[in-house]
Amino acid sequence: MLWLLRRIEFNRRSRIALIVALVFVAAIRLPSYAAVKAPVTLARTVLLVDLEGDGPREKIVLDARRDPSLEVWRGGKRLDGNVPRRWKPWKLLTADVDGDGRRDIIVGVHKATRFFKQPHNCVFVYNWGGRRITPKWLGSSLSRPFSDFLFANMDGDRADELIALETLRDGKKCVVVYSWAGFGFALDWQRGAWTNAKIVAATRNQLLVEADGKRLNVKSLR
Ligand SMILES: [Ca+2]
Ligand SMILES: [Ca+2]
Repeated sequence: MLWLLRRIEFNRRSRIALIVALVFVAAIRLPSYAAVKAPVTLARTVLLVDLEGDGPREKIVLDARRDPSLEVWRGGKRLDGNVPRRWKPWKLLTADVDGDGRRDIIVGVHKATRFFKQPHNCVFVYNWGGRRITPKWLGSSLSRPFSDFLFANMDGDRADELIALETLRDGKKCVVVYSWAGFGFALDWQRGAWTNAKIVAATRNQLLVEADGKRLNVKSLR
């Protein structure tokens, strides 16, 4: 009897051990936020953009070696700085995210956030008020881990859409288009499940992706 109880106990422990092992194997097979590596940090990006829509262009500089890494200059004068170097900034863009006629400053960073403790890629959007860089949306994540992004006006309204190259659960790549929804980005549409993919260009009529050796306009795919 004692032998039988020990045997049952052993089997129960074995079952628990087996379940733990299976969960562990499943977990390491899923792409986690940590699975998307830190992008190569650009040394220095300089954009000359009329942020205020008044004619003269502002100089926007992202230098991952400086602290803070993001600066706005006008006429040789530094107006403001933001984005600590420890956030590992890796991409600088401007776009009119909310369609208010003023361009916003967008920085790709690689850091832990409140909801995801592993460092991962994030899109941070800043307002330029003429004197100060202020946060508009410091997004914890998109719908999945992503390795690249850009902005383009895909639908001809006033706002630019966010286009992200994301990683599915099985490790394949897809492209996802988001629109500004007032408090963050809402998913518009998604295409693809490719082994390898790279976003080449985006305009109103096309979203060009190099996917598994072919160049596709994925906007026309259904
Ligand atoms: Ca704007
Ligand atoms: Ca648009």
